Amino acid sequence: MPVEVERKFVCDSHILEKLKDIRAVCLGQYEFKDQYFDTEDFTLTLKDFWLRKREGSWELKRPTSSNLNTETRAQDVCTNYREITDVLQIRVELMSIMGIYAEHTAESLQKEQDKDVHAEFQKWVQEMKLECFAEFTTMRHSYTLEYEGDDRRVRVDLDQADFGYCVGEIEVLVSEADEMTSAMQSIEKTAQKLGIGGEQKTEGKMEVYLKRFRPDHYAALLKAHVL
Ligand code: V4E
Repeated sequence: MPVEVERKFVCDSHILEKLKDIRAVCLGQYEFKDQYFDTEDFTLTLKDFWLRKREGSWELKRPTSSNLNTETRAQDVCTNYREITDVLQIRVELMSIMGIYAEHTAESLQKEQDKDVHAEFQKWVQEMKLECFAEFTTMRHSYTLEYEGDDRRVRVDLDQADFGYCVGEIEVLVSEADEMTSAMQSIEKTAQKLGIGGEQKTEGKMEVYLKRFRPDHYAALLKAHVL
């Protein structure tokens, strides 16, 4: 289960030039549709759990329980989430956060694995009354960067959402929570090279979407300090 450490930034008109200057390699562009799901009373998102279906594949982003002892500026502007793509694991995580306990025997788990897990998960989502609360399409341009003496890759995504919002993301994937500090250092180094400043977090697509189209949901998340 990788941990995604990222920093969002506002794209200015010089970003492509700057990416070229620092020898970022373009990985290409692609379009994808995201649908986000939650209960009517926001059980998941109030706990900072983000269940989405991206182009037909289920993904869950959940907070990590990291305790970082660093005092870098990156810590204030970076986020880190664990990304889970195995539907059986997603269900375990969601049941736990929703306070649903099920007894599993070795036999029942084997049966579960023999089924069409994706169809079963879709059915379970409906039974749990998890409804789509946000749906938008993103056009993404991706770039990658490598630093000498560092085998970690930094990825820069430039996203344009179909509801009229553009945002950039500098992202590093790590497998262990203890790699987080050096991931944030790589992100900060990239931000400096791209001339990205600012002490405050940049709004993501979801924040802007909720503010515009789901103000009640947005207000509840602000009140709970999730956003
Ligand atoms: C984690 C999260 C949300 C889910 C969407 O995450 P995000 O990284 O914004 O989406 P995207 O399309 O860039 O996904 P990727 O392709 O990188 O996996 S929506 C809100 N959050 C929490 C959150 C937060 N509190 N603050 C910031 C700056 N970002 C996200």
